[in-house]
Amino acid sequence: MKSFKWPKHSILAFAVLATWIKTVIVYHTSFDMKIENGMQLFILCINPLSFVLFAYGISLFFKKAKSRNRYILIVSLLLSIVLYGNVAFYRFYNDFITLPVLFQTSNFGDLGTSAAAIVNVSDILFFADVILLFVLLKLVPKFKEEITIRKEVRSVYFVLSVAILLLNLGLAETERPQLLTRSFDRELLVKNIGMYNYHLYDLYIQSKSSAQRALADGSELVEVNNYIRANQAEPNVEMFGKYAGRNVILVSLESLQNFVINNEMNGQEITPFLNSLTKDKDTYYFNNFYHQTGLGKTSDSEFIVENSLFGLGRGAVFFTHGGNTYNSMAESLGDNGYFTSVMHPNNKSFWNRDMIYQSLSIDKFYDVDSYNVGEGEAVNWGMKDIPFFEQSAQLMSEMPQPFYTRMITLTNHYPFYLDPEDIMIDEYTSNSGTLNRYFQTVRYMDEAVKLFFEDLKEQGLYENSIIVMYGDHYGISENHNKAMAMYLEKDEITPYDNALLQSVPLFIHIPGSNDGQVVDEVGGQIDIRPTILHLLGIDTSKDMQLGSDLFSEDHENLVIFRDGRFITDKVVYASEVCYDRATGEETDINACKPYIENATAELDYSDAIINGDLLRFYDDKTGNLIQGSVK
Ligand code: GP9
Ligand code: MN
Repeated sequence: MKSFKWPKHSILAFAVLATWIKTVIVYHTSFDMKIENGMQLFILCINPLSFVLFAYGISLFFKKAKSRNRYILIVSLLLSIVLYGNVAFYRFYNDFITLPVLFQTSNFGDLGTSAAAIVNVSDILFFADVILLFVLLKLVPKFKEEITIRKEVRSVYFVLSVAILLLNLGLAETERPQLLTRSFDRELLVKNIGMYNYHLYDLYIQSKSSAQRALADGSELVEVNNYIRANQAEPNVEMFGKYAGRNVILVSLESLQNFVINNEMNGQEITPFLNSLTKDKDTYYFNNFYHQTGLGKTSDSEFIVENSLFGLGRGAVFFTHGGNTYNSMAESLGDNGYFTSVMHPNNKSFWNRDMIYQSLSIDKFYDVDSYNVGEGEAVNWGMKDIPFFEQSAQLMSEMPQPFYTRMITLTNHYPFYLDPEDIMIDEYTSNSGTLNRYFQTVRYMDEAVKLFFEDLKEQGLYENSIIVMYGDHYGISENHNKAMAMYLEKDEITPYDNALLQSVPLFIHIPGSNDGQVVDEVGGQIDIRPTILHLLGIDTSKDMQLGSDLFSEDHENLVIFRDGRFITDKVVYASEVCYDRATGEETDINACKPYIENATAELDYSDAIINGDLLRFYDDKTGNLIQGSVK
């Protein structure tokens, strides 16, 4: 070794390269990350680099060789522990570590017994670079020498690491727009920004929410409670408990907006089956009903429906507050003897579902691993709706009854592609390929729902169930206003039109009810929880919910959007303008004023509950506040 001349920074270079290369190898060998194209592979390969350069780069500030070497060795060891920790966790949970799970000790209950199965002797290889580094530092005298480092060298080094980070983020943004603001999936985050940056990001998100949580005490709940009790709607006496004991099948229809219902595209019906339900004797069809989601999209709609609270104005509450205490619809139904589940053939960690479903007291999550996705049975984001519904009905037949299951469809998702054999109507012709294809995927979903009703009958589940279906959020964003205006035969889409376009259909189908009708009460997803619980005869008068029963006489004709817009039967408030609902003309702001205050209050109360994790101070059985003591 003596004859070899080691370059000046070889120990730093070695440490950086070793961790970088090892991380990329581990990505490929220890995790199951689906790589779909060359760009994704490239991002995956460069994503550890910025953090690794940064972490080891701090060593350039150390004067003494001893402390520098010790620092490099410690970083190498820590990064190896993080990486290996994730590998071990992934072997068991098929997911990446997120801070809250480290503190949820119950999560590790099963781990102890199976630790032997998770850890192998050969895992020592995950630390091979640390060992090698240690040996080099001991054996090579050169590494014991001091090095003087010029300031400029240091600056160039850190500029380089920032440049790599920016390149990485830029490429990730093109691959996955809004990756960080929407923060949807741990796998996507690791794939795009890398394991180490992902942990930093997770640390940031979690510390922000725990700081707010730590500062909260039960006292804020007094005001929220007063507001909720004062605005509570009494259940409709005729409907309350009328369908007690039935199974509840709640279907989230991906990206389905109301404008396609009872409408045509180039003379072709878009949703023949759903249209037939609007005239059906057993279906309540709500045609003045709106989604209330924000950036959390599907996950926000799930949150709103389960809790009758709003999602957050920034980010996805499923991610940021997945560990809070909630009093979900699933919990209430569980307390009333229901078996509760969610069925969604996607990766379980998407939207942090696997974690938050525990907080929502959902007994079982049928994720992609519960399904057999055969050849040609997946498109866009995953399993096609038709086989999904078919296999789900089969799974339902094995569930203990009564059950509550929430199904989330996937095919009618942006970018709205279909395999040729699934296309049932033509494309539309406009400047927006998205809108053009949307009609086709909606048509496919309609067919899937029709077949699902058949499947339920075949499984003998139909008669004894209530089937509730709603659109989760818009499918066509404002980017396609021009094409939408063309389709709707309007000159342009104004903020007034846009607000009304947030309407999604809600169907409450109750076999044998014989009371079907079109209901034009203004409502939103936040109203689903009380509406369903009341149909089943479950009292919600002590629940901290902001929505109200759509069948109640006291239900107000009002829907508040997450961004502060709102709609009533008389006005539409959007872009800080009050519009007359009937004409679309601007009207006196005083017509909107009282609701503006209402809307702000409700959004603030909802935020306060979530940010302060206030439901831990509330006993939903007695309606008592548990002041000061932390649950
Ligand atoms: C993913 C699915 C779609 O599992 O729910 O999410 P979205 O992009 O619509 O929020
Ligand atoms: Mn969705």
